[in-house]
Amino acid sequence: MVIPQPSSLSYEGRPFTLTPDVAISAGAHIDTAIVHNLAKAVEEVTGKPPRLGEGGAITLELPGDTYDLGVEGYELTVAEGGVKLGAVSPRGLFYAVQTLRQLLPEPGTAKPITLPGMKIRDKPRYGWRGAMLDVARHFFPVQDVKRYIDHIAAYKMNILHLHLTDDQGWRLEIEGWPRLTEVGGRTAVGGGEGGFYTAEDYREIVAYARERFVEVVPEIDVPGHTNAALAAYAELNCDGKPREPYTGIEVGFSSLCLGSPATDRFLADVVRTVAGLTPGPYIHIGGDEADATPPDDYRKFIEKVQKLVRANGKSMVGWQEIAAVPPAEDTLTQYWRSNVAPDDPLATVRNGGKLIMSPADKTYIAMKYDPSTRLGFTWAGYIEVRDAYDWDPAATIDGVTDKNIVGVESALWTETLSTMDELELFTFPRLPALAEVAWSPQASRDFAGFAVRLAAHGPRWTRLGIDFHRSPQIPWA
Ligand code: TNX
Repeated sequence: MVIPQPSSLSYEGRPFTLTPDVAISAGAHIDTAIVHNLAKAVEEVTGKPPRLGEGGAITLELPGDTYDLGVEGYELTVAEGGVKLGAVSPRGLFYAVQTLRQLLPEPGTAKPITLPGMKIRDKPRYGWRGAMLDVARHFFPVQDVKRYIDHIAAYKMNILHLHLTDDQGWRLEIEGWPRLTEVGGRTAVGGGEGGFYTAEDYREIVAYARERFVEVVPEIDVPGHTNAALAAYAELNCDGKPREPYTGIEVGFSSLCLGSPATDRFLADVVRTVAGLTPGPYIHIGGDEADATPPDDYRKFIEKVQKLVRANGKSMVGWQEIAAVPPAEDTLTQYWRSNVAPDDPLATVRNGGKLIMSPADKTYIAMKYDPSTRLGFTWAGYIEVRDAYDWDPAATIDGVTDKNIVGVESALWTETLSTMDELELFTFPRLPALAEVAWSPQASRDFAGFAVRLAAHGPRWTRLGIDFHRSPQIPWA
């Protein structure tokens, strides 16, 4: 019942029976975090921690005999004598473990515990399998973000895009600009208490993500969506007057004062700090809905920011509005306005740029599932599981194919969501659907098969205390 569907899976050979005295054998050079991740899952079903050592029935091999499956690929074989996991990289091996975890039955449901004989050879369709979390509209503490990382890693997603700043809140401490968090961090939509990450908190999130092969992509949204910064520092406004803190949900009204020395200094400091805290190669600069910025100024500004990001050793990502400017060869453009402006992203593609596919009507998991969903939005339509699942990124924009696409990303905006339970309700089960869109070959995907596999994940989510939408499209057990 594996999600995302492996690129190749065949049932062959005899089943393996997992007993409480099973041992796990892994070479000394294999990352202990990966081995422990597996040992914990085995203990959950057998009730006993597995022995780690020689001659185990479960073996981890690195490098395995899977050289043609790339750095994210892996092979997993179940035969009468045991289970073998192999990959050429720790990342691939981690994915093999995630697959095996899903193959194990729910604790207490099967005796004896048997796995059918099978051979899986698996690798992803896209290298960018992202999830965006908006921690600006409502703040979510480190512990919640870690739990979200666990969720995305379980489905082999590898990017956590954190939307760290917006009109309603500035969530990351920046050296030399204390009011960004002291003032800008104190607000949230609806007047909640807000919050922010210290540099130490942020490093902790990044490290936790990296242990699970997830790269954090920090977003500092400029030049619009900046009211929190404009309230914190008067000099970022052209009239030199601080803005009032904002806790509503309108968009498109704020803008940094472009071209002023204060704004230049602010940007240079913010980009340098964020680049210094972020080991991954990307910084997202937002760039969306800058309706309060004159278009000429906007273009000049984005070009400048692109240079600044690259001067700090990083590559730039921006929402699709940045297509107004020719992309550097390493810039990524995040397509989202499926129902508004289909021509923008094409400008990027014509200029040789690559796209992250986040069409709002498929990937914006802040939308309601149906009219009965209590929270969320409807501006991109209702998104039931099938809507999130049944689309091909390479058949979404005329003239855009897989060679222009680096991957897929979900987006969880949080204007209406303020607790972990609410995040989970909107994430499950649409995130697993989008993970499969990003990972599995298009030809291997069909909704009926997915629905059956997905149903088997319900009990697991229940055990983990995950609230999920019991979609009428899924044959839940
Ligand atoms: C549009 S999508 C936005 C966000 C909102 C979202 C939900 C995008 C790049 N910008 O500012 O949170 O709609 O209403």
